[in-house]
Amino acid sequence: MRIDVVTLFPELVQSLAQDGVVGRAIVDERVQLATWNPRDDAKDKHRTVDDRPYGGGPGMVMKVEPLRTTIGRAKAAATEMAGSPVKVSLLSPQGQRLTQDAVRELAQRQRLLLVCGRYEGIDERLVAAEIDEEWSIGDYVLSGGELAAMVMVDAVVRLLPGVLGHEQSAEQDSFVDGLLDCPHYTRPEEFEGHAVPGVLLSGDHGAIERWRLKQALGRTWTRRRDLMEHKELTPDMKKLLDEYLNEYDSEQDEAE
Ligand code: 58G
Repeated sequence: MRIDVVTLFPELVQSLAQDGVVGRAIVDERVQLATWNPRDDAKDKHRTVDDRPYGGGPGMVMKVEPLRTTIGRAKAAATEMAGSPVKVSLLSPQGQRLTQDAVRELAQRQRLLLVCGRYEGIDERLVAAEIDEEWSIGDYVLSGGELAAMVMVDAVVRLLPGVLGHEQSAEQDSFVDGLLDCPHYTRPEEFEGHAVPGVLLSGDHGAIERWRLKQALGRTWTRRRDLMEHKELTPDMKKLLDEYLNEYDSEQDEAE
C-alpha cells in the first residue's frame, strides 16, 4: 500500500517509520509512506500557510494556497503509480467514525492520501474542492490531524497481508468478531498470590478456546454492552455468557 500524508509536521508522521509494526512493514516494502509539506509550496518570504479567520475570533485558518498545490502534487504522485485517482481523506472531528470495520475497508485500498489540518481548521472552499471524505478517530479535539492520521495508518497497516506474523495474526484480535479481547497471561505461573487460570495450563485446546470466548463475551457484556446490542449470539455463546455472569458475579468487573 502507498500512503501519502499532507502535513506541516512531516517528521512527526515519518516517526511511524522508525519502529514497530509500521516500521517493519516499510522496511519490508509492504508499505510506502511519503509526506508532503505545504510550507514547501508557500512562495512568500515568510512561507505563510495560515491566515486570520473572516468573521473574527481566535486562532488561524489554513489558507487555500499553498495547501491546494501540495494536495495536487501528492495526488499526482500517488496517481502516477497506479493510474486510477486516489481518494483524498481529511482527518477531523467532523468526519465519519474510524471503526474496525472502516479500518478493514481502508486496508483493501491500493493507496491512501491523508490531509492533516492544523490551527482552527482549513478554508471550507478547499475542503469542498479537494476533499473526498472525512474521518474522525473519536469524539475529541486534537491540535492537528497528524496524530489521527498516524492512528489510522497504524490500524490499517497491521491488517495488510504479511505485516503481522502468523503468531499474532490480526484474526486473533479484539473486535474481529465484534467482541472485546480475552485476558492474556505469561510467566510466572503465580504473581503476588494470583495464579494463572488453570485451563490455560491444561493443554486442552478446545477448553482453552471456549474459556477465551467466554471471557470475551463476559467482558464485552459488562464493559461495552453497546457492542453487543446488534449482535446475534448462538445458543452456545448464550450459555457461555450465562456461565461467565454466574461465575464472575460481583467479582472482577464490578470491582473495576
Ligand atoms: C476542518 C476542521 C478541517 C482529527 C478542523 C481541519 C483532527 C480531532 C480529530 C481541521 C483534529 C479526530 C484542525 C485540527 C482538525 C483540523 C485537526 N482533531 N477526532 N484536529 O479524529
